[in-house]
Amino acid sequence: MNALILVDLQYDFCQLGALEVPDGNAVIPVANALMPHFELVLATQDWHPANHKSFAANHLFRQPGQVIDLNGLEQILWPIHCVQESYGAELVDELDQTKISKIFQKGTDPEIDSYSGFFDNGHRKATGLGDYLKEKGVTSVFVMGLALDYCVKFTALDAQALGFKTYLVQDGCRAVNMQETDGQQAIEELKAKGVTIVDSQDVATLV
Ligand code: VGL
Ligand code: ZN
Repeated sequence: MNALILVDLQYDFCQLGALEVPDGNAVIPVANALMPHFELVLATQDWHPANHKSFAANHLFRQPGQVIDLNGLEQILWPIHCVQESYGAELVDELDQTKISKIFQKGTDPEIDSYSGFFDNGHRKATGLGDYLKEKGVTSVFVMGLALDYCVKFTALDAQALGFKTYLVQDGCRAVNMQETDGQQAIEELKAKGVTIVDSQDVATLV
């Protein structure tokens, strides 16, 4: 069985959002076109409390983009984004949410960030997505969404490490690109770890 995982298709990562991913909105039609090909569609949602320590604003004399040590892990500081119950944290309305079976929220612990939809950045706590996929008999997962160089990358890496045959739908992703090659580098890293890179137009022949 195949599952589609839609990563963080939230207003704050789209146009005029708090952590805008360039051209992020362009992936919504790709998600809508892919969903009918899957028996199971899951979504992840970045879902931070207001006091989350990944926010630069929650540290004295810090700016977004700076890197700190957060409880022993390297943490990039971000603008305030995806605060629980805020408009920016909602999945975008243009996304056909009727096809999404379950939403997995992440980044809820203020002391640790969670880029992957499976585990926090320290691999300490699971979100339940991995067990859910296994219970449903999923063997292959297709991953797309925002942002390619953070949450999509780590979600796909964890999926692959958990033993799922993992595909990255390249045109369904956009990168933050703090360094202009970050998106391309993410693709190379994923390939090196055994993730298969595909285009959305090829998905129908693979499922
Ligand atoms: C993300 C940075 C901080 C993402 C989430 O969804 O890629 N990036 N929080
Ligand atoms: Zn976040």
